[in-house]
Amino acid sequence: MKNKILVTRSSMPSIEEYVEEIKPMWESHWLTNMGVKHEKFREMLREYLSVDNIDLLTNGHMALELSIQALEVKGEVITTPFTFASTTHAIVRNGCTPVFCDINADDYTMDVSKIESLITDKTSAILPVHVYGNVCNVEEIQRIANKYGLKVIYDAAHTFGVRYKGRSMGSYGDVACYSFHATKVFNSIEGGAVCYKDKEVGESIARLKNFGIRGPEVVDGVGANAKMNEFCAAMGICNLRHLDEELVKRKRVTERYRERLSGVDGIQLNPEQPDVEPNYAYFPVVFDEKKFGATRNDVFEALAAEKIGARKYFYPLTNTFECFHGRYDVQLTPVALSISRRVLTLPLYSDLSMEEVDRICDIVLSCKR
Ligand code: T4K
Repeated sequence: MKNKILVTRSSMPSIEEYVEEIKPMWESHWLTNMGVKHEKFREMLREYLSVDNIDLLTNGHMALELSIQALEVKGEVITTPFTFASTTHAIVRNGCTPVFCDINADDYTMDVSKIESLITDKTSAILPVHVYGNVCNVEEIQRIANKYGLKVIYDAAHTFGVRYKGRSMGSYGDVACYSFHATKVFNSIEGGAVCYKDKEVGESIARLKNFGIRGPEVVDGVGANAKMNEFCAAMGICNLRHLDEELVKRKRVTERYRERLSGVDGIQLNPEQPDVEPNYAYFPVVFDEKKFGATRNDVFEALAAEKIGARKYFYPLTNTFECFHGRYDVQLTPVALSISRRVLTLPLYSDLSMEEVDRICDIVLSCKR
């Protein structure tokens, strides 16, 4: 009986290491609300990411939602539909209108040549996604933002460990939002962070994550509860100690996939971008049915029949979600539509063995006609 293989598997420290980290809580009884672990984790992240300002949140989604609120973004936000639900929902839940920009066919990030034509007098921000850890054209996005006086909010959920021109992705844009969800390269069980430039924005996020409370008797913002608790912070602290080893292992898995699948007619692999230190977060494969002889769905089903859980990240596009009742015209993002119908992300995590990668590749290649 062959093992079930899921798209990812959470990285965890040894139980002893985690217990050691959480033990002091049985003395202090301090479990949440910006405790000792929260502050320690925040300092470790500040150093690892080489950023001046960072705050911790319950998850990557609240990082996005509260960033939009703290930056006082209103009206239209130019964004991508080729992403997880969170990105678009964070915009809509702030009462803003997402305006969808198409993506590049090679790295799946926002096609910057299309941004300016989408700007109106209602536009107040650009919210791009470094999807799969692929770095957006940050220089051009910033140039456009400066020209039109727009804020830039990066959804950096996939980029923990990625550096571009030597800088972490937390250092680009007005804010950059990380996710430390269990399924990410680096996790704190659930968790997220916002890196920000403007201290006032940071103060606002700090209040908004704690119900908008400014002081014991002053509540001057309509906030949420998005505080990272001490158990999550402790998990983040432990996992951060092992991140470098994790990345080495992920690199090995990625290289094996590349060896097996590059050069196959009808299969497009994720690009290796110049000036980027990658984090090997995902292994997306885009199929061209005419050349490969089988569709993405054929391959998905062939893998599923062998208990291999590849995922259609990101299908459907967010601008086609039922909750939006046909409000957006998907024909305006044709490249995103085409990629979302043809992409499959193959299993990738640090402990995936070479034999398992080979088994997955054998099944993928057996679909070729
Ligand atoms: N922006 C972007 C671009 C994002 O991709 C995300 C999240 C966000 C923002 C929001 O960040 P967070 O608020 O989540 O911090 C998963 C994750 O839940 C989600 O965090 C992630 N993106 C998205 C791409 O993937 P699902 O619904 O696919 O997860 P699920 O439960 O099917 O898990 C996938 C696989 O992971 C499982 O088959 C096995 C493994 N797994 C899962 C869990 C929950 C584990 O090994 N351990 C676990 O605890 O959404």
